[in-house]
Amino acid sequence: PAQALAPGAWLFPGLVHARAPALLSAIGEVVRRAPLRHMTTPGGGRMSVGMSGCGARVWVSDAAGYRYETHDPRTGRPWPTMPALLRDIAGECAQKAGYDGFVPDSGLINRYGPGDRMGLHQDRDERCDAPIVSISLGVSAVFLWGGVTRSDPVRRIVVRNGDVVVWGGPSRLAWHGIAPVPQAQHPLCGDVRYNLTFRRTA
Ligand code: MD3
Ligand code: FE
Repeated sequence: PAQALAPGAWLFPGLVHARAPALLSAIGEVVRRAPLRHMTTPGGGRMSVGMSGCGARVWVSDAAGYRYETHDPRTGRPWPTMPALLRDIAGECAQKAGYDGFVPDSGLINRYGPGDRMGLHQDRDERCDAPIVSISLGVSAVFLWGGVTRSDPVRRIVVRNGDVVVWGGPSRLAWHGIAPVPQAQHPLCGDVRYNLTFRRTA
């Protein structure tokens, strides 16, 4: 059953649990061609999360700032095509939340090892107000959710292997992050958590 987190935001516990192995092999296919890397923030910091992606545009960060790029800056090649399995699952998840016709042009892959985290931020680099579909795989984590105003209290929501969250409408610009991922083991992923986020960027 879906849980309404806030207007426009839905948590579907275990929705893609049965397809976790297939999702992980699609991730493997993408990162073979566009290896995970630690991006640099404009301020000079190194992100603890390993990132890669697929589709027409993928989010990148470096000294010049945050933006979507059509080519992998590491290889100079276009990002890998989004595997049909990923595109189709993302569309199906969006539909369950009431967003029909969602066709992502960007699939971001985030890899968290023990202790890795993502600070509170807003996703505002997309030139489009389509929803975002987020799929959690592997080790459980605590999703931090600060609401639409920076000073809103932060809620903590546990996200487990196979959980899906869809964020749209009034929740699209909510502040959010991931608390340090605990040292734990998952049968499919060892000590790693993966997050897939599907977006329309243009
Ligand atoms: C709520 N990733 O890649 S996904 C990110 O688990 C990011 O790796 C986190 O935040 C992760 O930008 C959280 C869930 C998520 C993604 C986008 C959102 C929640 C969101 C946009 C608006 C509100
Ligand atoms: Fe985000």
